[in-house]
Amino acid sequence: MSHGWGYGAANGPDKWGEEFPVANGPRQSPINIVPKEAQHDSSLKALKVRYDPSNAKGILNNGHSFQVDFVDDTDSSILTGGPVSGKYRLKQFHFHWGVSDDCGSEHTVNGVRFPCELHLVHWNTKYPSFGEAVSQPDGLAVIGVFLKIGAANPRLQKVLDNLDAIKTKGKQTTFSNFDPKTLLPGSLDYWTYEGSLTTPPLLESVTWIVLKEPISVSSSQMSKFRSLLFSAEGEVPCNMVNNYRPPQLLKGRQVRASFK
Ligand code: 1SD
Ligand code: ZN
Repeated sequence: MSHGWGYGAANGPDKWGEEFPVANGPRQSPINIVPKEAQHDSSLKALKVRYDPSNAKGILNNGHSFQVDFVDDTDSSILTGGPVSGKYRLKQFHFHWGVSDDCGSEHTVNGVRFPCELHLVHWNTKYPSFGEAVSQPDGLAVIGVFLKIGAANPRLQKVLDNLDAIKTKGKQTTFSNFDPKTLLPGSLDYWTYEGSLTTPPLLESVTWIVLKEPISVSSSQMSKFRSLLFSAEGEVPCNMVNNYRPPQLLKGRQVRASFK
């Protein structure tokens, strides 16, 4: 792989396995979700999230996406219930998107791709830190939310308003007083399965919780995502687009649904 992973022809998802052999492992993400093959599991609990808006601390262009980071030194922003046991603390949220509105999500539903997918990353507090949890089979729980073209989304706009300040790789700025719960859809019905990080190192540590109901985004809001750059200041500009991994093999895994 040419100096560092990315989403280009020379360093994109097809090449990640050269440096990260787990790319071909038994529980890779994302996947195509086939609702008719998902098994309703009445033992699955309702998903509960409680976030403290004062925990939002910053927003960063990490060269692959942008992420909103949270203070995670107490249990004040947590996920409980759903398919997991115990408490999982919110670490950050970020997005994946396409070059145009016909692609961009990582998970697909019956082969259908959405223009964007939001990931809220949480770590299991049975481990001492995110860094230790990330390599454990039950270390992380990520909520995935599809974005679908429709009305402009005013909650999302609060995030997008900061993108001009973090146009290039490595730039960051403060971002405070934001409740990511405002980004979630009305229904918390979900599909769940055992998977992985969708970016290198592709660790097989994620309980995926993919919400059934999308949230809305306008086409012009989608254009704002695409104004970010993969490149650093002073480098040849390269628009941040198509930063998604395509669906991986299910390899016998069961997808469960919290709803009928
Ligand atoms: O792409 C993110 C990556 O930025 C990082 O947040 C990682 C967790 O360390 O998670 C992946 S993902 O699987 O949430 N896409
Ligand atoms: Zn992600």
